[in-house]
Amino acid sequence: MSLYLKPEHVLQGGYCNATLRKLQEPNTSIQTHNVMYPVFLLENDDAIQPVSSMPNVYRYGVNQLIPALADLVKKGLESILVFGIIETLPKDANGSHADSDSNPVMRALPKLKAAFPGLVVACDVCLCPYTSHGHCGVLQPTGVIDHAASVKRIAEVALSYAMSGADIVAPSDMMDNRIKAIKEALFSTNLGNKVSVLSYSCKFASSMYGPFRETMKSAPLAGDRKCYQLPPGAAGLAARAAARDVAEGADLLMVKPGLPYLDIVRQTKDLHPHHPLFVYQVSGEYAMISRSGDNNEMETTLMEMLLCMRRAGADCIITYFAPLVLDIISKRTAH
Ligand code: PB1
Repeated sequence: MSLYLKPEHVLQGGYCNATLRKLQEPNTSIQTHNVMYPVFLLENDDAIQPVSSMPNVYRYGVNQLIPALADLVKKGLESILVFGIIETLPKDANGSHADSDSNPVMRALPKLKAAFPGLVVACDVCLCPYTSHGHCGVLQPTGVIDHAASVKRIAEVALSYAMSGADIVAPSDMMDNRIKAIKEALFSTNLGNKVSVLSYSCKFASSMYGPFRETMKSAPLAGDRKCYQLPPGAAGLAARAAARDVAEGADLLMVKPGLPYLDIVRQTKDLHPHHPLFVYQVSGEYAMISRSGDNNEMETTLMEMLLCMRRAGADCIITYFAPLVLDIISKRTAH
């Protein structure tokens, strides 16, 4: 049997050393600006509470968050995504405390910006942590989403966070047309040129949000979010949602969850190459990876997953592993 070997079929010469392998993996490096750290902010400024389902993740009062962030900023942390949690403030049908003066995010923003002027502070904008029914929007008496009221309320909350110092507002509610409403609110208050809108443009009705919902106490009391989060199989809707948000003025796009939706990451990047694309490695992904082996095995698995997200087109990865990734980046840089 003749050996079917032609010189042009030998590829191994192209990646036979570390330098060539780096050249074969363009746009996959993980640097500090490629990572955004989601943080949970409590009403009680001095509290710190571990999240049982997410090892090494905590819920912080602002007086505990600032020292925790100080260590991470020294290691190169460049951006955070803040989620407010209320426990004594009442939840109601319109999410009134989403942007009240008592809201922990509203109170913490000036302190965070004063403590870390160079840190990019994004705020998640949604009603579910603040509504008595647990949905991401306002409901009609029949229990279905009231689209107009939801968009109006989401834009109000986004503007409140922007006026309190947020660098990025990130509406995770998935209501149609909220991007247009938020951009108009920022424009009319002369904030459109200093506050970015990060749209959760391609966010799917995933089963991987459980640890987050438990931590935030933000699960819907009745029904589910399938009428406003995208069906997991709907690549076409994801393309249409991203196109709509781009047309409405989104500055930054997102795909969420991450690993199971890398085809959507690639699709979104190919369709919108000039918009920075964020990928959210959600709480369920975090929980899975955290249990994937001993620390070394877990770190290797984690970095491979982040590399795959970057290869698929992610420019920034929102990950609860951010503190660990910063340490890994430091170790890699030191060698
Ligand atoms: O890590 C996570 O699971 C993120 C969950 C995510 C936060 N933006 C949303 C998912 C959900 O509970 O439906 C919260 C919705 N506003």
